[in-house]
Amino acid sequence: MTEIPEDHPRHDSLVTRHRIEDGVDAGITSRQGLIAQGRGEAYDYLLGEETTPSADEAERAAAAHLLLADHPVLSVNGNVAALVPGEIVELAEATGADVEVNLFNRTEERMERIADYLREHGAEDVKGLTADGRIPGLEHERAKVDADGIGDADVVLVPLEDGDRAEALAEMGKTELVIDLNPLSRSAQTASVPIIDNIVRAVPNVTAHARDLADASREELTDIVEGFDREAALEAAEARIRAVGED
Ligand code: PTJ
Repeated sequence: MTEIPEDHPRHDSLVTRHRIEDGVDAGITSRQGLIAQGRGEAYDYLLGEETTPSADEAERAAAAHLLLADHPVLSVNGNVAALVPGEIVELAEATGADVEVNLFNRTEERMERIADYLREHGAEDVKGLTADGRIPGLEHERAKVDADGIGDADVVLVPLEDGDRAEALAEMGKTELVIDLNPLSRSAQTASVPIIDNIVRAVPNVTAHARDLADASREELTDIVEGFDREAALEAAEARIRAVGED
């Protein structure tokens, strides 16, 4: 990988791009993942490449949801694995969540490689390989889940994907926390908590909030969950994007 100087104005963005390239070379990320990354970068650029106050609030609400859940699960695809493998494991540890691999372009080889990669980053138990459950109403490979994983979850973190699984999970009555830089995407629009932020910033920040809230009472956590306004979060992100170039 070409060395990127620390003071390069787009340092973080370029490092992220290289991680996705490396993920493709390692057979973790799909080639479509490169396109997804490009879409994300465009929105991140418009959002100012920083966690906005509104995204930070969503990240705190997501942490509260994960801590309150009976069975939280973090869903991992090829982009998530390439970008934040260790950070996902840390979030799972901070919230008691399971980690499950779930792929759109599912092959057994990619499933195994991603599971191995997560284990190399400290994951003890990686779900998704058994695939003995199904999400009703979905025809493609993302419908395959572990019955004792996403199948049984009450709260699911769903980062970086298109919206039909998000809709189907919502129809199953599950609470969805979505990380997506596009506030207009179907998954963000469907989510109980839309986190409009780059996953490389969002996941560590949800973990930081979870650690901060570790001793909070259920009442305090419930107040955070109930005080979160999903419409306001979507509107704040869209307004920020539309305001680019106005000043
Ligand atoms: O690994 P697989 O086989 O499951 O395939 C995964 C991809 C990502 C290829 C698949 O889910 C896909 O094609 O996704 P889409 O439809 O391109 O949607 C990806 C969404 O994630 C878009 O709305 C992007 O704006 C957003 N996105 C991309 N990169 C980031 C991001 N959001 C947050 N952080 C990012 N780094």
